[in-house]
Amino acid sequence: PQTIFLSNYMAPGWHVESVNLTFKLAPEATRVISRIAFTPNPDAPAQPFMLHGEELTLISAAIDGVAVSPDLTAAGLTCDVPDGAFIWEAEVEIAPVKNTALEGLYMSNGMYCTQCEAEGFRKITYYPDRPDVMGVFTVRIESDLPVLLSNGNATASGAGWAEWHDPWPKPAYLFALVAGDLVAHNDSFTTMEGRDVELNIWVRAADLDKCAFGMGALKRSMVWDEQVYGRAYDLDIFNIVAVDDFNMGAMENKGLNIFNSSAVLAKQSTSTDADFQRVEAIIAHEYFHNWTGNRITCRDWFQLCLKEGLTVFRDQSFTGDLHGHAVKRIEDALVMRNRQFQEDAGPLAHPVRPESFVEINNFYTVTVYEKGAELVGMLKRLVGDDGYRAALDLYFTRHDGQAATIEDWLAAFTDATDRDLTQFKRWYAQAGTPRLTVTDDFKNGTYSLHIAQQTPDTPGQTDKLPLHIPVAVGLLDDTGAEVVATTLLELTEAQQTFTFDGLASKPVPSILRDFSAPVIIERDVTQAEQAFLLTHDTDPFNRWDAGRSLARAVLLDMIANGGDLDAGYINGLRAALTDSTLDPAMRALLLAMPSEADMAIALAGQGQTPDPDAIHQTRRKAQRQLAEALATDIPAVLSSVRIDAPFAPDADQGGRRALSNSLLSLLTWADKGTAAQAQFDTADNMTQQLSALSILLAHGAGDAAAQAFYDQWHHDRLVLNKWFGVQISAAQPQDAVAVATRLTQHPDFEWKNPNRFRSVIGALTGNQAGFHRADGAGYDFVADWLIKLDPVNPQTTARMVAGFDSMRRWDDARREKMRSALTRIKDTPGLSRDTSEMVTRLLS
Ligand code: HT7
Ligand code: ZN
Repeated sequence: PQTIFLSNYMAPGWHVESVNLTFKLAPEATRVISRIAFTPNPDAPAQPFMLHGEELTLISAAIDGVAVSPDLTAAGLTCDVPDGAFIWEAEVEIAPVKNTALEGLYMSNGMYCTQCEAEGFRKITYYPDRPDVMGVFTVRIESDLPVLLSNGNATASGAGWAEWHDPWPKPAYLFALVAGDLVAHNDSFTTMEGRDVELNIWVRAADLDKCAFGMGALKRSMVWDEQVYGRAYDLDIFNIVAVDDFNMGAMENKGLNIFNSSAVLAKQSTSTDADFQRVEAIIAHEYFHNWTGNRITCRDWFQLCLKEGLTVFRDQSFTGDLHGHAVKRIEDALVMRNRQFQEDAGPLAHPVRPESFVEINNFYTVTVYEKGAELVGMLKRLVGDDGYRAALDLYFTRHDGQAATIEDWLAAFTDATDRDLTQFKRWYAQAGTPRLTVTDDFKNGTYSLHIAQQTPDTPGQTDKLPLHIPVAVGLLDDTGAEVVATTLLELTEAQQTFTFDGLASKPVPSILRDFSAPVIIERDVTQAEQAFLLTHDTDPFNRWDAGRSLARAVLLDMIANGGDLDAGYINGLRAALTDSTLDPAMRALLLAMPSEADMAIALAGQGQTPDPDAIHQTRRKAQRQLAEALATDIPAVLSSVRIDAPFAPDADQGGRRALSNSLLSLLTWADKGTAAQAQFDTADNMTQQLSALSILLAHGAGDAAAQAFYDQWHHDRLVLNKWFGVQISAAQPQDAVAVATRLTQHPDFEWKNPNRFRSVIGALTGNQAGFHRADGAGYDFVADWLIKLDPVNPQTTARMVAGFDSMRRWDDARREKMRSALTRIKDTPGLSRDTSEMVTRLLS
């Protein structure tokens, strides 16, 4: 397979002025008739005329009305063309019903839908399928299905046909078409510019009662983008469609967002608080793409973080503004530490702006998205709120309607704020998580912080240069009073010293407040200092982080030396738990012990080889001992967070439910499930019902509840995904593979549906001790299923094979078994390009 390099970028030889498409829809034989007006690009080097096209049957082609016979290859076609502008016309045939890869035009439960990002449009018709070719699309759909949708505004319709026109030039990856027997949850919005916009969420009739929350989220997003970024919506209609078979969360097609049904449908009885939060965030994310992605798109796929990192940053800010920044920052930092740092430390590490790829679908990663968002956040910290707004305003004015690059993005910051970002740009090119080694001293009233930075080698990259890192620091005195408020230090050298004068005594530093940069801090901190910060730090993120570091240290100590849960840690948690000035959500976060993956990462970071079983057993023991120690405190806290109002999926109630479910989990050690069963039986919302089920299963007392849950919810495919997943996530390590095996034999295990597949196979890879069973049965089970899925859906297979990326962390025996499972996948005849690239990188 061919590797594509950023350094080989070449401007397109032709621009597209307009595109007219006619779709005559039929499951086995859809005809797509295209009429494309091309003009030569005077700024491009000479090149042959080439159109991408895959899995298409060409029926006819013509240039300026004269039939032509292009040269066809597996990747597309080439053809002699006139010197100046010309009209290309073609008719192709495709078979949406046979498209199980869910890329291009495919069918899901009788409905037609499309997914064109990144390179799916080439499976619909011959076209220059690259993001820097932007055209104005007019689309006619012919079908007997009642609802026929495409991008832009509806222009005309009749029995069996509809026409759409999108006035905004766009790349082909933003094209979308939907045809189905759908109903709409309808609303409207008037923009700050006075435009009346029709809003629709299109679903199957049975799902109509799950749309109200998503619609509210859409309207909140529209208001927020106007108020915070000054950006208004720019069409007369905004359509969202829910689809059951979808490879990712959702897609920002211009004016016609297509969503995985799990990312848009929500109601009290079927959705958890986490689901509501996810739905709101994804709706916001896709809506925000209208400006950051659609109006300004990417020049090429190497620039993916230009739209994704920025749009994730925007959706994170939106969630923080609406529901509280402290909790959101902790949640985002957990994603960085548990997932992105792991990616950055393993064989799949790559820069936020990669320099090469075989299959671009493999680079929709936590590095491009979440680390990309962290880079935007660091820029904002460095230039300040006003500088950030000025830079964004300049970026929008300068590049509206263009396909831009990271260079353009950084130039907007430099030009708007006069900051030199030459060094900062290294963040986009260097993979790996920087480690900051911090030491300090105190002399004559001056406190000095010495910080050294180092970024480890990653595949294909050695000798990393120093980065420009914003490190937010505050200082506390020994009474806990803040003697230096949060100050932004700018670390630019390999080693640098920062001093603070006029202090009466040596302060306690609070470093990397608000997780001001995606780095690892290495500093000898005593447990006493962590406990002190847990009690006194004024920065909520660092207060939580001190508790988390303390918990990790205590647990690692238990793994190494046995013994019981540390009394100081228990007292710190008791103080936090009973501190009614603290948000319940924050208390729930403080109470949550580091995950098993977190502990494995920590051990590996210390150069040790983690034992997944020891981690699992120690964590359970610690939870049992914590439950015993807090037993008398729990009832009062529980009653103080009881909710006496009708259900609302808001931050306050969500925090209360999170805390009471954590406490329910602790209570279950003593009552063996009485309270959890009672909650399961009486819950009026999915957060409480599912938590109770999970707790019962984790304590070996969940069989009856699991059956009852199935009986109640087997008709609801989204809830059924939870039923599959929870049984595996909550299984004990020795049982997880057997439970997963049993569930794959269940008649409701529709393995070609990505959500269902992930709910079983993904849940197993997420059960650390279960997946990493010493005999390798977890690896074999997952490998078998990935081999089976690959020919059907390469994209989802390739994403899931990344579950093996912790390979280097484990002992030789496990590593060898992981290698042999991966090698078996690699040697599978006809393996897709997607999976093949991933397995090759994992094995390198
Ligand atoms: N921009 C989209 C990324 C995407 C995608 C979505 C659905 C299916 C396949 C996909 N390939 C790439 C989603 C987003 O980031 O908003
Ligand atoms: Zn996105």
